[in-house]
Amino acid sequence: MATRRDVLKAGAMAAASTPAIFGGLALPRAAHAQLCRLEGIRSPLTEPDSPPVTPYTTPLYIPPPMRPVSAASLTPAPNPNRHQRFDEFRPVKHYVQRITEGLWNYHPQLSALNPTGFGSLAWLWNGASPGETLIARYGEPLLIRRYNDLPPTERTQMPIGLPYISTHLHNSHSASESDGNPMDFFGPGEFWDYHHPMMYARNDPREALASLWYHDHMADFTATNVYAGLSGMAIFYDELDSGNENDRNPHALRLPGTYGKYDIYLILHDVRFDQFGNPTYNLFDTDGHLGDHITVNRKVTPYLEVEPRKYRFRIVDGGPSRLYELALADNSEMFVIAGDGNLLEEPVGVTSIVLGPANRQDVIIDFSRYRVGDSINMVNLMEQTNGQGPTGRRLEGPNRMPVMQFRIKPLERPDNSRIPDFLRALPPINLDEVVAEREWIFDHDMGLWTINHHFFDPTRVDASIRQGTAEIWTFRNAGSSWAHPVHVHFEEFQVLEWNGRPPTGVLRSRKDVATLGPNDSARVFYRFDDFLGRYPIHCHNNVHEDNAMMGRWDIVPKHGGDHGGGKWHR
Ligand SMILES: [Cu+2]
Repeated sequence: MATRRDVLKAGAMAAASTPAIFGGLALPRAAHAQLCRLEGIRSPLTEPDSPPVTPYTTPLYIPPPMRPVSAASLTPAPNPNRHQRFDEFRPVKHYVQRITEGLWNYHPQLSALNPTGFGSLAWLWNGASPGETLIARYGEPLLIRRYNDLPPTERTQMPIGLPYISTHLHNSHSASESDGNPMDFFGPGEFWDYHHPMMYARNDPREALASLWYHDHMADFTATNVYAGLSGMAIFYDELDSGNENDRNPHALRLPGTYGKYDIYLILHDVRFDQFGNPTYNLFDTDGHLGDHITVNRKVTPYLEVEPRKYRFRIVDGGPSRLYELALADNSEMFVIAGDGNLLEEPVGVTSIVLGPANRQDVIIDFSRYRVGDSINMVNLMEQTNGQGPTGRRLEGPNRMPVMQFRIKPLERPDNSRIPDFLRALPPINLDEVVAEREWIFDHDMGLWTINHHFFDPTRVDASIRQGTAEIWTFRNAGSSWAHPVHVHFEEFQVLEWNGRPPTGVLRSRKDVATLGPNDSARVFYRFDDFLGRYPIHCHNNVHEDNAMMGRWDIVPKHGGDHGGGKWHR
């Protein structure tokens, strides 16, 4: 298939030798790069504003948990030969998601603009976006069969996106063939089985993941497909983080729970809508895309009624390109308990949290300081005027962007949840295990985005890593005016140095996205184990990712040939 990337790449190659747009002049390479920069030929945002809506008038949507189906209902049965270690991790739960095109009520005032009157165009999982939340437990392997029931390309109503999909459960410890690799896409009428072993990395409970999300990862079309609606949330529980604030197990942390009541997942997407209330998107801006309405769980600036007690909010920046600094409008304190979905060793008290695309933070907010009938808004303080990254300025007063509103209602029952002093130990960093150091430089070339000066090529292996080894990686943002949220699949890293300094606060955690500001660098520690195969490293500004800012690394057998593929690949 000739993708848009191939076309763009061919154009870029041609320009490198014969820069036709400058009249065939043989301009030096550095001059080309300059012409493509923000301070060069790029223009600021020119897209029209969305139709206005009244904030805080639509309730927050809380996706229900995924419901298991019987194994016997899956025909044909899953093929064990397509999966690594399937017999070792036989699924005990099975789920089905059907991806369709339909309508979603982002906000009644937008739905009313649509000729149907029922909603905005959307791509949906089992009829909803976000999809149902995967609630999983360590030790209970599971399988999700996803059917692509989208219309064929020529019949889609959605003016953006491509109806070929690949679903990444960000950042589960799953084999390559179940990872949602951008090249493992499947088209209308096809399905794909995703096997999640629900094992801790290296069988070490200190490697537990808690707050994950699933989203489309189609090569070249991730930004548009996710924007169209293809995202949802996932929660992994274990003995420590059990999801039950009344748990009698003395090991349980008894954090606010249960899911959907006091443990609530919030996914943020900024969306721009056209005059018919449909999502709109400028395909020709490779810097990134900004929406002007903040949606939370695909509702525009919703409200949630809460009791005067503690809540756990798992907050994820669903992209495509916006960074957030989220605060309560009265600047009151929140406690961060997890970074990128993984419990910290100790809660960190903050008055705001910063998230780049795909970053997650779990915060506990104690509403007992408010009275019944009060309302408190969550706002975004980060100024951003184009898709490249924030301006570095803070939004003040009435310019703060509305995100959502909490309304205090009466307490139903006593709050037995806790904010423990100690949460979960980090796995040890043993530098004696390190066998290699690698540097990944994120830069810009000819209007596209590069890693180590390369555009994405799924056939090029940028790093072959021996299974069972550890490495030190350095991520470096070579840009002076843009942010790159760097994401690596499958394993989590621990920061050794951020801009040369040891990590403090929320950075002392296991992470999977390093959001690098201009000229930032992060030196991190990794271990690679448990499965073989290919995995991506990419910028999670989805527009950068789709415009070539992606690399491929493989885990290869510790002994033997340099091959990370195998029978499980097509
Ligand atoms: Cu980027």
